[in-house]
Amino acid sequence: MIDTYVPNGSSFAGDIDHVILVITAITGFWFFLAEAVLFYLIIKYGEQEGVRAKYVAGEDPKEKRWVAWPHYITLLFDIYIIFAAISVWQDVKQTMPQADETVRVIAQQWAWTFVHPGADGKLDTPDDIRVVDELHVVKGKTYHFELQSRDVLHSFSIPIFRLKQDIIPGRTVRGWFKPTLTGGYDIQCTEICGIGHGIMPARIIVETPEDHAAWVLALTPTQAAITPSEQPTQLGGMP
Ligand SMILES: [Cu+2]
Repeated sequence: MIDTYVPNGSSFAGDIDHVILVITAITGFWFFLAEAVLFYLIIKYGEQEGVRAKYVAGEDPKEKRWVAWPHYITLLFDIYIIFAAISVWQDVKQTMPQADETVRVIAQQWAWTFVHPGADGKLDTPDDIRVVDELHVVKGKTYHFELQSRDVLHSFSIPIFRLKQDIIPGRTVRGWFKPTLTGGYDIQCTEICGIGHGIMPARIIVETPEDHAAWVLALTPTQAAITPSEQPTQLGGMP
């Protein structure tokens, strides 16, 4: 159902949607039932000629049951919701599966810098690719991300992944995701981070391995084109 509006694009998106749908179904059921009973009672016991209003305190055990039983049933549903939520939290936030690659996400007022590992697949090497407001990843690969902020609190949110993680200045906040859908989708900052918060959008491009390799190659021409024996001359020639 949520898919109609925001596609499900990560390995854990379905689990999160399940918890949200269960909560919506349970609260929705009780909401409509409670409203139906309320309106039924309003109509049935509305003002009537010659009948005086009665104050019902709910002290009679027969009346108390109307409060107690829905209360017990709601508690049972709550316990189910808590266990479902803890299990998803454990899988998504407390467990870090082995990563195929790591990307660094640097937030600032009001832009994102995404540092991708280049052809070598490793960060902090000369072939890293830094791109503003565009993150390129491969479908089916598991990514770790390292979130950093240059100034204030920001929040890294990719709605199709059902991913949201606050970024705290002075810290590196880590997490993971595994894209399951190719295409270009929104990245949003979801922490009010100043007057330009609303103009801090970015895009995530989920590609096939071939498209991603072509993108990496296009952005690292010197690294890809030169052979290892030529490399020292090239690097030595740089100021
Ligand atoms: Cu922000």
